[in-house]
Amino acid sequence: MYMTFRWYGEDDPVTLENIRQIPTMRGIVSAIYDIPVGEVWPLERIETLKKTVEDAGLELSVIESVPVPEDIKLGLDTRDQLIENYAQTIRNLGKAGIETVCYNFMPVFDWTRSDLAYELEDGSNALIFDEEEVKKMDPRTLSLPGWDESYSSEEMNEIMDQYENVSTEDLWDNLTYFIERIIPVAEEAGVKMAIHPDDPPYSIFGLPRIITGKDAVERFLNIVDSPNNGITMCVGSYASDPKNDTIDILRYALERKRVNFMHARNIKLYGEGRSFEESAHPSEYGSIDMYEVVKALSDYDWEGAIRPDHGRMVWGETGRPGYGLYDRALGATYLSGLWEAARKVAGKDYIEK
Ligand code: DNO
Repeated sequence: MYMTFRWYGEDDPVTLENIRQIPTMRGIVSAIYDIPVGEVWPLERIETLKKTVEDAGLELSVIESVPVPEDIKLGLDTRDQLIENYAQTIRNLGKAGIETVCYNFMPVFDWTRSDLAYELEDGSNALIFDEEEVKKMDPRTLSLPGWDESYSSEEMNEIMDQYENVSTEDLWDNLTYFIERIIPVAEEAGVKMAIHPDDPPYSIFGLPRIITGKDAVERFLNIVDSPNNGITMCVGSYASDPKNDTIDILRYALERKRVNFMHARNIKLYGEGRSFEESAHPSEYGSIDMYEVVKALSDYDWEGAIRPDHGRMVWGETGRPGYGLYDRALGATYLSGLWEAARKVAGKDYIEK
C-alpha cells in the first residue's frame, strides 16, 4: 500500500506543501471541481492538475470523484449522452496516466451527517451521525449539515419526487446499465474504477441505497467481473452499519483482487441503533480494529493507494469539516506505522510507490 491525501485544489486551506511534509506521503487524491456534473473533463485541465501536483513533489494517484449525474442514477432517457460524456472523461484521465477513479452511486446525497462539529470528550470536533436527529431532518427544506445547496428547493423537490418511482432494484438496474458501458472503456483506458459505498450504508430519507454490505459487494463485482470494476473499501462507511463485518468484506474483496482504493477512518458506534461519531484513527478510539485492516492489506501484498479519511478538527484548526490537515496527518502516519509493523512481522518488504 502507499499513502495518499485528499486535496481540494487551489482553494483548499491545506496546501500541497503542507501535505508533502507529512511523513510517508506519496500521492494526492483530487478532482476538477469547477466542471459541471455531466460535462467532459478536458485533457488539458487534467494535465494541468497533474503537473501542479507533480511540481509539489507528489503524484496524482486517484481522482475522487468523477460524479455520476442523477439522470444516470434515475435511468432517464438523457442518460446515454451523459454516459458517453463520462466515458470520454475516463478516456482523458487514462490518457493523462491516471490509474484510479473513485465514484459513488448514491441518489441525491453523498455522505450524510447530523452535525459537522460535534465536540468530543477531549475538546476536538468531529462529524457525527445521530440516527434520531437524522430522522427529524427533511431534505426538502435543504437544512442538511454540509449540504452544498447546489439545488434550489424547487429542484430538490423535483428530484426527490423523481426518486419516488425508483426502487432498490431499479437502482441496481441503472447501475448495471452504467457499468456495463463504462467498464469496457475503463479497461481500454487503463483506469481502475472504484465504487464508494453508501455512507451510511442504508436507505435514508426514503431514498434507495444499494452499496451497503458484503452481499452488495458480491453482487456488484459479479455484474462486470473485471479488475477495472472494483471498490473503494471505505471501512468507516461499511462499519457504520453494525450488521456489517467490515474486515470480512475487506478480505473478501482483497481475495477477488477488487480493492482498487482504500479509505481509512474510524467510527465509534453509540446508542441503541446506528448512530456513530467519527473518532480518531487508532483502534482504541473506535469500533474498527485498524490493525486488522492494515494486516489484511499486508496479507494480500496490496499495492494500491490508501488515504486517511475524515479527521477531527484539533488544535484550533478551522477548515473544511473532516478535511483539516492535522488529524488526517496523524491518521496517515499511524496507518503507515501499522503497515511497517505488519510487513516486518510477516518478514516482507515495505511495498511503496
Ligand atoms: C466523503 C467522501 C465521499 C466520497 C464520495 C466518492 O468525505 O468519502 O464524499 O468522496 O462518495 O464518490
